[in-house]
Parts: sequence; structure tokens; C-alpha cells
Amino acid sequence: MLSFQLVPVIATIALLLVASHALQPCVGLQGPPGRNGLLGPQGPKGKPGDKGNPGPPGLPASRDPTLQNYLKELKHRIARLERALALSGMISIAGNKLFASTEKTAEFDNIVKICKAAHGNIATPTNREENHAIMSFAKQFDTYPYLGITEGRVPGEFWFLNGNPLNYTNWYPGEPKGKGTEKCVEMYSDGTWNDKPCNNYRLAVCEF
Ligand SMILES: *[C@@H]1O[C@H](CO)[C@@H](O)[C@H](O)[C@H]1NC(C)=O
Ligand SMILES: [Ca+2]
Repeated sequence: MLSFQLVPVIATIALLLVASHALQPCVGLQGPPGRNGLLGPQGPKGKPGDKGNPGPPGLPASRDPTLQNYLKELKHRIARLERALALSGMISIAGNKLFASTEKTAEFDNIVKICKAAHGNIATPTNREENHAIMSFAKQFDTYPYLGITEGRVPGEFWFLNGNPLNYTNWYPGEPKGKGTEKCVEMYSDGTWNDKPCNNYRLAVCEF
């Protein structure tokens, strides 16, 4: 026979048992796997890889057929350009000098500056061929160019602008006769030279 004092104890135990049973989850069947998620953000850049091995040595330029063909092609193209420019009177060539004109006149000092600014020099004939090349501009524009020749301290003595003595001259008969008053030199249309004051307006011809 249960004592009446035991009733609340049993009731408490029973209640606890029921409660603990209710806390235990009832495990059902596992569902199917979910779909894949979206792509994550790109990771940081990796380190550069190791250097590769050096390639085989190339051919010397003189025996490199690709380079030689390229040079030949370049020479041909430049020669073609020069012929076309000479045809239209834009340039004239003598040896390794190329002459060109602004087709405008200016005083001597300005022509020197204009040519320098163009990375050239005022036209300076040092032989017949160069003189002829400069003359073509005198003829074409029917204007006398100034030359890169000036009178030195001794009247009647002329020098190239770079300080070298003249190793070629083509004075008009009787010239130079300015004697200290005509310190610059102009070229007539026939290619002959005349000493002339430096402040006239003469055709600007440069050499490159
Ligand atoms: C004068 O010297 C230059 C080189 O400084 C040369 O190019 C030119 O042909 C020479 N002129 C003559 C007539 O020998
Ligand atoms: Ca003169």
C-alpha cells in the first residue's frame, strides 16, 4: 500500500519522464541535398611563376635574313620617298646631304636659326654637286638663297660657318668685292656666289 506521502514524489518522477521523452527529437528521413550555391568572390592573385629558361642565341644582324630583308625593304622605301620628294622639288640630294627650303625669305641670322630649329644647318656648298643641289632652289623659286659662308676678320676672306676654311668656291667674276661691308654670301640662279650684306631677305635653304 502506497503511502500518501509518496504520491507527490511519484507524480513528479512521472512528470519528469514525460517531459524528458518530449525533449527527445523524433528523427525523420533525410531530405534530398540542396542545390549548389552561387559562385563565391574571386580569390587574390597568385604569385608570378618562375622565369623560363633563356632562348637559344640569335643570329648576328649581318647574317639574320629577316633583319637583312627588313633593312633592304626600308632602304627601298626611303629611296622611293626621296625620289618622289625630289620630283616635286621639295628636296634635292647631293652625296649624303639633303637640302630643303622653307620656300620663304628671311635675313641671314634668321635662316641660321630656322635651320638649327629643324635640326639642320643653313645650306653650305662644299663641292660642285652640293652647289648644284642648292642652285635648284634658287632656280625653282627665282630667289637667291643665303649660304652658310661669312666673311672673317680679314676683309675679303670667307669661311664656312663652322669655322673651316673654304675648300670650294664658285664666286661670280669680280666677287667678292664687298671688302668688310658685305659679310654674307648669296647664290645667284646660275649657282655663282656674291658677297652681300646679311640683312637682306634671301631664300631659306637648309641642309640635313
Ligand atoms: C671639302 O671638304 C668636305 C669635307 O669636309 C668634302 O665633303 C668636300 O667634298 C670637299 N670639297 C672639295 C671640293 O674637295
Ligand atoms: Ca658683292
